[in-house]
Amino acid sequence: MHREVNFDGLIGPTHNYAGLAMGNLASAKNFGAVSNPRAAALQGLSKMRSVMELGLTQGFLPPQDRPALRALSAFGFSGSDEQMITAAAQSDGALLANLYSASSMWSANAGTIAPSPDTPDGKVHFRAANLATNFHRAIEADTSAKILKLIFDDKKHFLHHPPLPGALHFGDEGAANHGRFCADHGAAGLHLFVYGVDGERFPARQKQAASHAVARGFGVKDAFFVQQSTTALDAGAFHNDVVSVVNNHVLFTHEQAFDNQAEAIKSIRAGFPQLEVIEAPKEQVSLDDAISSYLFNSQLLSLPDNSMALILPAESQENERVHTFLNSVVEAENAISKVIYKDVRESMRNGGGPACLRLRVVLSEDELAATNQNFILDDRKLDQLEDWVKEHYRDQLSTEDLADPLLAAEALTALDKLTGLLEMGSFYSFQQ
Ligand code: SUG
Repeated sequence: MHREVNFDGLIGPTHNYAGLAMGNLASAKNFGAVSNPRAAALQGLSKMRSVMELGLTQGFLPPQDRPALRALSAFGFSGSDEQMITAAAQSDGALLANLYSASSMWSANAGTIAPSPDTPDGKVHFRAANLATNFHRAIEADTSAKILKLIFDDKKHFLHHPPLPGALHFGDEGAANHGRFCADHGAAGLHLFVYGVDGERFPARQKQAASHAVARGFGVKDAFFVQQSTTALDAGAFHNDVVSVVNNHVLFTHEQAFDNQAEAIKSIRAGFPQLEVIEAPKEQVSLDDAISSYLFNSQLLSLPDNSMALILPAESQENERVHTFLNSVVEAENAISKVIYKDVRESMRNGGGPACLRLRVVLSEDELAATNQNFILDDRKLDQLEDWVKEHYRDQLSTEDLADPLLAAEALTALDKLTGLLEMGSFYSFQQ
């Protein structure tokens, strides 16, 4: 039996609003706002708890080490940590903000995965994403690869591909632009790769050549490539998972997610006849409503009784049109029978909803047993992580605070403690 395990990004202690993300309206709008890293991390853990309460297996990825002190020295700063941070704050605050971002929380961008029923060698394949479009995200790539190898270490079951080379030419943002259609998790899947072309307002982050390279490297037999609609991109859907989500045989989508959508759906159906499409018409839910409420950035989950539930951000309950649409989805005869609203507002203010916060990994029983169990949650570990957050995280962080070397010391102390808790050894570069 195969199951999907969601690996959420554990939200790091430097979560802040620095307006860094290209094409992401929430990030631009909240630039300079005061964040609450403690609430952010607790909201993330509460969402993980809700998924576990549905009877599902829940994993997590540790945060990356921020501030990225090693990058500061790569950019010519020298001296003690304190001296480098103070000098960077004075001469290049923007660089410092990039090196402080807790953006690895959005683990849907950590990489793309092909489960073992779909690969020629029967292994689970991983490709960490290069995240080339935004500097604060590009510096995640190597550590994302390292984290995935730490958790999925057994060479008998897991194969890791490095982030794609070629930077922007092969810009790859991971599973946020990928879906997998299948009869059930253990059946062979049809992979959906959604790429972008630059719009008038925003550049596309996921390049077509990157999607092809990822599919080629995995050796997946059935792959379908579709262009994201530039209307959606220019309206602020910087990743496809802002306007559609796939689970098993279901595509839950906005009417304007894909270029030439009717044709695209026809072609998917030709390769996967069981397809069920649940589509929001633009007259009922505009792209602006979809993007501000993030209703499609939901986790569409198969429950143990084979029904499906949507985990949605609270914002989609608060938008009347979206809420009405969601009620009609639950009432109608279709695969989705339940909706759960979660407060992940701290992440949402940076454009990250429930689906951004998790990386889906489909695993067989043997593959799950071969996974590093320190990163699979149970109630005890959840409690420990909550206590760790409460002990180490601030409840207020402004962009000015990033100049304070004390913040760096606090954040790295927290991560140092975490490596102990999770038996990670001296994992982070600041520990070496
Ligand atoms: O890359 N925001 C992230 C949000 C990623 C959402 N992920 C998915 N859709 N899967 C991004 O735009 C904001 C950081 C800041 O502005 O401080 C940021 O990086």
